Amino acid sequence: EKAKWPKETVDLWAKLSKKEANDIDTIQRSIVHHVTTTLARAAYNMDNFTAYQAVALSTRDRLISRWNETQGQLSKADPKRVYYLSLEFLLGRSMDNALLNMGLKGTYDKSIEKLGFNMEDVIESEVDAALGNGGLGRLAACYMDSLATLDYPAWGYGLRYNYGIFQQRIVDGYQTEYPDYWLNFDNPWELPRLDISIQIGFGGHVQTIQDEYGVTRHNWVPAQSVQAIAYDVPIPGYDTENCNNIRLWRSKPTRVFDLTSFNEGNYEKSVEDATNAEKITSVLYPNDNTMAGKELRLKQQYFWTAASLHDIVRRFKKSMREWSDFPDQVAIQLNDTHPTLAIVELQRLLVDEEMLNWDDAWEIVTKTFAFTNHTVLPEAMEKWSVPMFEYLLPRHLQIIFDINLFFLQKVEKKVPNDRGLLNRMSIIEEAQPQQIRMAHLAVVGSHKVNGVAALHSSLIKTTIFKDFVDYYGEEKFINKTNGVTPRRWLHQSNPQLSALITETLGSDKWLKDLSLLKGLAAKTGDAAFRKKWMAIKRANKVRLAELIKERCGVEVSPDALFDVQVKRIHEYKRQFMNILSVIHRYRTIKSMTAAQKASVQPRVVIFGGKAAPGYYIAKLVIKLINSVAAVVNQDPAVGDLLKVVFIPDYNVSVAEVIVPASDISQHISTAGTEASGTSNMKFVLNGGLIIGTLDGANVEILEEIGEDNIFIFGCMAHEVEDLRHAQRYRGVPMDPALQGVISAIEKGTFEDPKIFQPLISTLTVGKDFYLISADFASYITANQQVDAAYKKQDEWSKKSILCTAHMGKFSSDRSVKEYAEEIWNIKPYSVKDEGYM
Ligand code: GL2
Repeated sequence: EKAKWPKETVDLWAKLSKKEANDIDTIQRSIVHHVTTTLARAAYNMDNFTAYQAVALSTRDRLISRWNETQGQLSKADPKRVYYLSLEFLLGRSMDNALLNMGLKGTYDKSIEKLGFNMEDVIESEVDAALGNGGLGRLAACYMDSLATLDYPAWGYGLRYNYGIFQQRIVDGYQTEYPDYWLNFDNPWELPRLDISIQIGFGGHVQTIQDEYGVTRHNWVPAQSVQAIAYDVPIPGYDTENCNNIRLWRSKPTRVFDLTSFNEGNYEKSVEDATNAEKITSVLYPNDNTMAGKELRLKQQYFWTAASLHDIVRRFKKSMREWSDFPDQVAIQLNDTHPTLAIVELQRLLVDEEMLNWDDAWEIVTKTFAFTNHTVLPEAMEKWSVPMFEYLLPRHLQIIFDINLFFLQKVEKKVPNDRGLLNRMSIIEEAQPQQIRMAHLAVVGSHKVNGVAALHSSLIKTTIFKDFVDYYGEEKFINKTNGVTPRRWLHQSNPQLSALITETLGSDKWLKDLSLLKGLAAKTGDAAFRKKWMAIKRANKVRLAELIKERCGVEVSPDALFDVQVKRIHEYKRQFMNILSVIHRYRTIKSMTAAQKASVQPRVVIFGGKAAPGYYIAKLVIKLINSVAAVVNQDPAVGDLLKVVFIPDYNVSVAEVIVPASDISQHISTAGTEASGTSNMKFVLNGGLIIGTLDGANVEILEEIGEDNIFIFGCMAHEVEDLRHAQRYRGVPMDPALQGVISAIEKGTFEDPKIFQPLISTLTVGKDFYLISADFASYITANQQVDAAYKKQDEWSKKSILCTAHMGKFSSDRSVKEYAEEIWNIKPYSVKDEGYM
């Protein structure tokens, strides 16, 4: 079209699409412009929320022009891209992050200050984008930040849920859930692409036909169809022009298909169908590390993977390359088994629609996909019942059976006559009804499989994927230790510490090369530096104490040791063990004389986290924490020596306040159960020490920071099975201290003990699956070591500095670079600032 324009028109467009300047005056004008036009408000009736909206819209303008430039230049250059398929992107707030990454924070601060607003207050008006449950979803968000920052050509693909993770309120000590309708006031951080719409089919039947060459072809005729509409979320890199994209799909009824219901005169039915179509992307499933097996969840997974693949294939086809080039242009990372259907969908597109032969198609597929495993918990392994699957996706089921048949034939060839082996490795589990094992399908359809921390990656090779390692060889199974973005998790959430680090290291280069933090180690001998370091920690604790006062109504002293356990509530994470040890501490203090009390280290024990709505035991743990808090916090015999709080509705923005304020945080899962953990990295990065088991990434954190700077306790992963066995069959008695704590609960020290009976039952000898009794004594000892160490504040401050100094490895930049070089084979592409919007 452009070619038809006269030169003046082309020149006019070029002149007018020059980027706006980023000086204070221009920015103020853009803010006021949005207030008075986009928001239709007058300056005199503006509140913080309106100010937020206007600043967000002004920021968004700048974000979009970077996004356009990046996507435009990438379309032209067409380098190999990675597509990160994740059902969860736990982004949190965007404004502060976008301003910092684009280098505009200072200017915006000043701009709005002169307009009568304070940036810190304005930021508080933004709601979190909480499209994830916990670590897995937040990891995806950190990876997107690093991919953009390192200039990697990358897109995320996910779902645009109308409801994110539920809001948690505490009523009478119990968790209650409320829907998180986060789109209530519109979302300035997305670009609706109503022009990008894809038809997704469900159900129906498969036609088998002979084509003109006598080859059997399969043609899926779906019974229903829904539309996928794209919403793009720009992800700006830090200190670069590059701005990547997360494309989130929203389901809408189709306008072409379901006319049949109208024709039959069944209007109500057709409206119901339309409503059901919208439901697909309505709500994020609130389970973390557990599989619910709901039909709607399977529909979500297919809807999302099919829309994403259609989009990826369409982009590839524009380049007019050969199909065999597909894996040289496209890498697809499966974030857990949730997107495994993408493997099947690509095989279907290539064979049924693009008419490739099976083997050529399968080679393309397996070269394209790689799979990240995030857990070994059996309850989290995704399985879909064959009858349900067949009803929704009949052609995909056939393809899965074929993939399985050809795979097992190869196994048989390599290891003849081992039916046990075939049974174990099969993608189909022979249960009643049969089940599809998504993890097996993901392994078979990928060229690389990775775990998320060294211990976890080695565990999966000896447990869930052992047979596959024997069959494929070691090279296919690798480790990619998780990481976190230092931009959000230090620079943004702990601005004072960030400034001190920059001042000390003489530049802010560490924000893009976290290994430079090691330069801080030399400063442990500098008393003035230590004083500054600890003053910042204290200021962060004051801020957290204010949040605690506001949300829990409890006054806590910022001079006490702040002890934090914030994460999803799960038996394997052992919040139960933590609160039991708090009861032990409470009883110990109660039994002390005044003179003894004088030497007790005051402690504030802070809990936070959501339990899956259907997870009864986890919800009881929350109730117990709140019951203990109610008693302890009121007890004059304890006073400030011990306070217990449960901060409701833990989310990313609350974490940004909690993480910088912790002295010690708890990462105490039964060894071998927490694949990695990522908050452990965030706490240590912010100079918080950790108490933990030899589990997940704790092991590597210990390696980096040294055993003097971490409190390790409990059994090791390789001991777990023996301990369970001894407990079950040799009746190892319960730990005596633990017995005392349980008796106190049973005597009614904390509300009606009947309430907690189901929880206490989980500790019955022989049933204590998570080994709370076995680890209890060493846990108490480790906590005493924490108290003693904290009393020596000078020594503690050195440990704190060394923690931060040695966290270089845990930047998500390092993780992403390893994925890019060892799995995706992609290279950075730096966008040039051509000065256009
Ligand atoms: C998890 C693991 O439990 C957690 O240890 C890990 O850090 C993250 C990210 O790799 O993945 N697995 C999982 O299913 N969820 C996690 O958070 N939900």
